Amino acid sequence: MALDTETLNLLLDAVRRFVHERLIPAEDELAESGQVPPAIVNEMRELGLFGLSISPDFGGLGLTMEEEVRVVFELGQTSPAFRSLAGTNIGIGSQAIVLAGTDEQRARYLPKLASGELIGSFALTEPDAGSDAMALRLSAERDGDSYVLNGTKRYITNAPIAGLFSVMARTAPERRANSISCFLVEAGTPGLIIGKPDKKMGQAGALTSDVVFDNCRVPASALLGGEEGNGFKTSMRVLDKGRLHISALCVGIADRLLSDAVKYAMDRKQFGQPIAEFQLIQAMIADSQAELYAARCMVLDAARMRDRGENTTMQAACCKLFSTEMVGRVADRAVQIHGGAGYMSEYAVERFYRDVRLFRIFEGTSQIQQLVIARETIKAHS
Ligand code: COS
Repeated sequence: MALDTETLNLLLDAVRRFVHERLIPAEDELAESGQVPPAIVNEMRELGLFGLSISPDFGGLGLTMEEEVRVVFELGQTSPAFRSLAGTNIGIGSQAIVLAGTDEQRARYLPKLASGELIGSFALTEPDAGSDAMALRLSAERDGDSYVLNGTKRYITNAPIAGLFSVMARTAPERRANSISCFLVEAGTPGLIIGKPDKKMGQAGALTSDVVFDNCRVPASALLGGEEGNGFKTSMRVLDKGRLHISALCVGIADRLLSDAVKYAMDRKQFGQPIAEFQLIQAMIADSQAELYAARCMVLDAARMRDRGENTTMQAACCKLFSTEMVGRVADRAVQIHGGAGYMSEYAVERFYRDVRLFRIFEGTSQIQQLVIARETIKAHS
């Protein structure tokens, strides 16, 4: 563990208090304004939330995966758009540099990502390359001491506010992993154009947009790790970790949804008694609790495996598949327990029901997780 038990408990308590005292009361404001209030962003920085996974050498907390998922179980108790801001720096927005950056790239960017001064963004998806990430077309052509990037990235989280993009680009035409390289592109680089924020089903405040590269010239020093061809595998490794982080988030949200549903069921009376006393309501509570517990155990187990240095590609995909589908079912039951009230925006479950739909899609759809699980399982038996 990176922290001793007492320090970890203090951190978990501080995050829990922050979520309950500051974030949950600000959920409606976030949903209406579509913006995380600046005062809250500052408090997230002060708590160290942007740097959970970045080494103390660069100003982060350097948490182990187990510690990180335990913090995320707490952060998940509120609107996911709050987590999205810091979570991208903890996860896919910084990990390419952590895993494969040169010493100079780490020293230049990680301290600012850890403090939250710089928002990171991971740019893999394109209009014609979603699940088939290797089909990406954005090109990077070497020209003297620089590369010229051309193409479009789509649905890029945090793009409208990001200071740094990890951009996957094609440096060779053949369809193979080492045809793809990763470039660290700073916002403001001429030829880097940020689209209008997308209008989405949920998660107001978690911004996404297109990112267009129009003859965007970057120095050769922007090439991640200083070498061509490591972009695809680095992306996959980044996603192995990201998928565990998202699974932990789903556990946190399911916990919140179950808590809201149980409180409502104890309060709401029909046929002369609280609806929590009816067995058909209890069945929904029990199914949600059992699935939530299963997901929590899976995530902790996979996180511990990762901390032991074991390969967790298959386990991360199992966690992502199960936890994201689980939170969808828990959200559905929470709405059902609320009855008509669950369809009204006045109750948080209506908003969460829309918010959680994303988790079965991004960082690899459920179908991609099934594909990864099956491939890894067959590989292990052949
Ligand atoms: N870690 C390290 N290396 C990995 C890896 C992982 N988790 N997964 C794959 N690789 C390597 C493979 O070992 C292979 O290496 P070699 O070329 O040396 O054999 C290479 O990468 C290509 O892998 P593969 O053949 O499996 O590539 P595919 O085109 O078949 O695609 C999937 C693999 C489908 C798993 C990949 O495209 C994917 O994850 N798609 C979803 C993308 C996604 O999650 N998008 C969300 C955007 S971010 S919000």
